[in-house]
Amino acid sequence: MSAKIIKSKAAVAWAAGQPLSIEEVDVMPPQKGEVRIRIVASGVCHTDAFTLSGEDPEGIFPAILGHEGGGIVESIGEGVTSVAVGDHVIPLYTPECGECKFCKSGKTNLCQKIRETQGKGLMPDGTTRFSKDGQPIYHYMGCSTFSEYTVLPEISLAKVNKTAPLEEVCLLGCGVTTGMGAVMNTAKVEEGATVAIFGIGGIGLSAVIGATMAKASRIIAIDINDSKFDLARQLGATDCINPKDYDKPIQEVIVELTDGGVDYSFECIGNVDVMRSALECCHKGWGESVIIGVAGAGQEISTRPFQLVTGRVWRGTAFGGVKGRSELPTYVERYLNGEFKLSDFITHTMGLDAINTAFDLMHEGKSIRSVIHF
Ligand code: NAD
Ligand code: AHE
Ligand code: ZN
Ligand code: ZN
Repeated sequence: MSAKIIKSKAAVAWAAGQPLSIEEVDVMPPQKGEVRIRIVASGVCHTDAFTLSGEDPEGIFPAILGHEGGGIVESIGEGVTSVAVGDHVIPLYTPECGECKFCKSGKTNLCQKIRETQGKGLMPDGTTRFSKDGQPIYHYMGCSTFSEYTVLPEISLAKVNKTAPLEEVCLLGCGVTTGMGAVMNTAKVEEGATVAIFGIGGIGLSAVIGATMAKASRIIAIDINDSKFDLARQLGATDCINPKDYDKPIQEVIVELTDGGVDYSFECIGNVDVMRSALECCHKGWGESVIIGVAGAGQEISTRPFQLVTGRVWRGTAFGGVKGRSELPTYVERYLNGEFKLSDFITHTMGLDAINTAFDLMHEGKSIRSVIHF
C-alpha cells in the first residue's frame, strides 16, 4: 500500500531571529530513493541556533531545523533497498552515496551527491516534502529533525542497532561524533600527545573524550564559562583554563604551560579570534589546529603566514571526518560496548512544545545538550 500525506507536529522557523513556532504541518510520502521516518528524539546543536540567528549564509526560511536525531523508518519510496520499515536510523547531514568523486577519493567524508539541493533546503528532485496550508516549508541540512515525521534521501540514513536507545544515540547524529571524530579521525591524535580544546560545549566535551581515548598525555580545556569544567575533568581534561583569569593572550599562557605549545588544538566555538589563538598555541614545527566551530557570514580567519611557514598546520573538519553510512553504526556499537557514555551530555530533556527553552538554555550557557523527546 502506498504511503499517504501525514500530519506532523513540527517546530517551524518562520524567520531568522524569531522563536520556533509549533505547528501541524503536512509531510508528503517519500518519493523515489527517499525514506520517511518517525523521529523519536533530537538533540539541539549550536548550529541550529547559528542558522536561526540569521548568521548562516545558507539559512533559508521558513524551515524545519534540527539535524541531531534518531528515528524509525515509517515508509520507503520507490527503489529503496538499504533500509526497511521499522529499521532504526540516524539522519545524516553528510550523506554517503559511495559513487561520487568525493566518496570514491578515500580522502574525505564530504559526499557531494546531493549537496547543492540540500543547501537550498530541498530534496534531490528540487522540491520540498513539508508544507503548511499549502505553503512550502524548507528542509534543513537534509535532516529537519524538529518534526515528528521527516523525509530524507536513502543515502542520508545510517541504519543502527535497534537495541541502542535513540534518546541517547541521536547525539551521534552530530555533536559527539564530530568531537570524537575530529580527534581520532581528522587529527589522529597519538598516545602521549598534548591537546588544547577551546570551547567545552557538546563538541568540545566530545573532543575531550576522544583525546582521553587516544591516551593524550595532557588535555587542556579552555572556556569562558567555569561551570563547564567539572564535567571536562570527569571526562579526562588534565587542565581547565578560563582566559578571563589572565591578562595576556591565551595562546601565550598555553605555550608557556606546555614547553612551546601543544601538539594538537581544536576550536569548538565558531569564533574567528579564538581560531587564531588555537593555531598560535600549537608547537612550532608540527602543531596542528583543527577548526570545528562554524563562523558567521562574512567572517574570516587570519594569522601571520610565518605561523604556517614555521610548521604549524591549520585544518578543518565536518562531522569529524566520519562517513555516516559505513562508519557511524560502529560508533553506536562502541557506545553499546560501554567505550563512552552519552548520558553525561544530556543536561535537559523536554517535549517539542518546549523547544525554545532548549535554545534559551544554550544561550545562557546552562546546558550541554538538550534532547527533545517526541
Ligand atoms: P555549545 O554552545 O554547546 O558550546 C560552545 C562553548 O564555547 C560554550 O561552552 C561556551 O561557553 C564556549 N565559548 C564561547 N565563547 C568562548 C570564548 N571566547 N572562549 C572560550 N570558550 C568560549 O556549542 P556546540 O554545540 O558544542 O558547538 C560548538 C561549535 O561547533 C558551533 O560553532 C557549532 O556550530 C559547531 N559545530 C560544527 C560541526 C562540524 O561538523 N564542523 C558539528 C557540530 C557543531
Ligand atoms: N552553511 C554554513 C556552514 C555550516 C557548516 O559548516 N556546517 C557543517 C556542519 S555543522 C553541524 O553542526 C558542515 O558539515 N559543513 C560542510 C557542508 O558541506 O556544509 C555556511 O557557512 O554556508
Ligand atoms: Zn550539529
Ligand atoms: Zn558521494
